[in-house]
Amino acid sequence: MSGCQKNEAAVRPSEITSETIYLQRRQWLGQLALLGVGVAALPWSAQAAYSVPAWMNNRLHGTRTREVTTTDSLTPFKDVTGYNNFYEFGLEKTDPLAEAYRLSTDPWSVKVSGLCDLPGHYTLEDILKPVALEDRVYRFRCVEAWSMVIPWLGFPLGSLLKRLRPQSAARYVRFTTLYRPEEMPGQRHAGLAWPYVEGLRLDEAMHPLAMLAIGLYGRALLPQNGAPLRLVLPWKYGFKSIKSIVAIEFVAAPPQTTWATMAPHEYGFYANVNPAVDHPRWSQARERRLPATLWEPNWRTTLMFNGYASVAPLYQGMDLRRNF
Ligand SMILES: Nc1nc2c(c(=O)[nH]1)N[C@H]1C(S)=C(S)[C@@H](COP(=O)(O)O)O[C@H]1N2
Ligand SMILES: [Mo]
Repeated sequence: MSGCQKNEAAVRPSEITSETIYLQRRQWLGQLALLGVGVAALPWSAQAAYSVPAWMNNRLHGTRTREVTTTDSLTPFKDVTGYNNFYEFGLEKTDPLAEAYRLSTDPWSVKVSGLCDLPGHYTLEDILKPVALEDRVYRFRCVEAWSMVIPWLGFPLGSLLKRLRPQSAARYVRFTTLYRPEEMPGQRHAGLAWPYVEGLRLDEAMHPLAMLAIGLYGRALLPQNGAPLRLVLPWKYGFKSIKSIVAIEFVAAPPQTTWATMAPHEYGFYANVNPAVDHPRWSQARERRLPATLWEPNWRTTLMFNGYASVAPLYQGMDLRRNF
């Protein structure tokens, strides 16, 4: 992950808001209208080759609850789906858009194992059957000091984990991304140790803000964003939000996660957004809100826990410089 320069930025009043703000319906629909523009901007290959299964599109019909946690405007669809980190498809921000249309995501199943009463292989349809889908607008902050505002579509991670009946010895959850080098060109080269692995303490995973997403902007996820199922943890740096999940394991000890293993002095297990703890190579005090350019970097002040103060009790009594 690359660096950025240090500088000062002013706090915008719009960023010091309570977590949950319900927008007017008309305002929301106006923002969704941007979607039409974004789809047209996708290259023909990405539009033509990746098909969302019909059952998934059907599942997205119907009314959903909507929660908006920021007054900032949404990052346009074309940026959310065109500027990505998904190293399985390459290291450049535009590689996932160019390469990920090859991914086939139907059928999809998730292997559940470890310290729970209901291990097994669950199809995505099984996972979604009892779930009430929600739209949730979250700020999203990458450790590389850029950020977006994304309207996710999904459901609380905790609701799925509870269904699987964690045992009392389970303290952590470990998530694994698909390993399929035929469809993921980045996995044919060195880079990261594949498959990509992430993890959470079980109580973090149960926090109501922690989400499993199957869509964004009201549509099914495109592969570059981690189709068909990915984590979204708005108070943590983006690398915790693991994409294209194929395994969930309940474990007793902290899992070895990809980035924390690869560069432990740079990327911690917790990876909570924290403007007071800089990355060794750059400041975390501020972020570029995308879309941004060199000429208009669109700096924002980074907030503790990315502004999601309700997670603070999870870390009470911990030294957040050591447990970064
Ligand atoms: N499997 C996998 N998950 C991943 C990554 C990755 O390279 N592989 N990149 C992470 C990083 S660094 C970020 S910032 C987010 C980006 O999510 P987005 O492309 O949907 O914005 O995905 C995270 N999840
Ligand atoms: Mo990231």
